[in-house]
Amino acid sequence: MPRTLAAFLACLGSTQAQALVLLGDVFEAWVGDDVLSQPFEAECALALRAFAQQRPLLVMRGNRDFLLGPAFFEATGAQDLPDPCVLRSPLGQALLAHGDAWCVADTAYQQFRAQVRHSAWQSAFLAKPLAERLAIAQGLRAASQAHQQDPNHSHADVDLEMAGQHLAAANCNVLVHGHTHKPGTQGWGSGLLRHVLSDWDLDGHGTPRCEVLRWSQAGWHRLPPSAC
Ligand SMILES: [Mn+2]
Repeated sequence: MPRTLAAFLACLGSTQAQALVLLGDVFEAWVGDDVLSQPFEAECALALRAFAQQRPLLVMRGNRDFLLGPAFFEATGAQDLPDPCVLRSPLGQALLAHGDAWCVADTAYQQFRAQVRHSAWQSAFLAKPLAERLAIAQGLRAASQAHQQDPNHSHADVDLEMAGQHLAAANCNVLVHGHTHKPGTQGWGSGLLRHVLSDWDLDGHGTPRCEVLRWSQAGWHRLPPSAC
């Protein structure tokens, strides 16, 4: 995805943000930290490191890159964020999540998620040769794309009751997540607000999508990365 990568690298290099938080699925797939030997992943890691040497960079795992491991965080200097977690800043606090864990209506996905998050499954997977892991990831990606092209397919959404419980437990009223392919800002319940991040794709898979969510004293704003 060369145009998407170029936009990401330009954003990392030019943003005036005091910190950058990436809420998962930065990579289409991450089959183990030894992919840092591949040119694309190495280029991304180098750019992330250049940012992290100047300002805090915080990275959460998503459902595609859940195998980001210690060598990735070492190579980039990023801080490893648990999912969910509370972001505290002088502006206030917000609950951050990738989003997939709360899409509970998608029971088939939740079964898959439980399986691949299990340490025994991960050890067995990581023991396979890199080429085999890359082939498995490509197969899963192709199956997922075929599934999404099914006319009956709709992306699952976060269960708002569950999200509200997490917000209450964390003493937050703002939630930021991605994953659902339904970008936008929505109020619900008594004063709760969620900002759903857009995915990034400037390489011709549907309508071009590329958006940053900025939190500043002026509030929350969605911006094209060239303006961040
Ligand atoms: Mn996701």
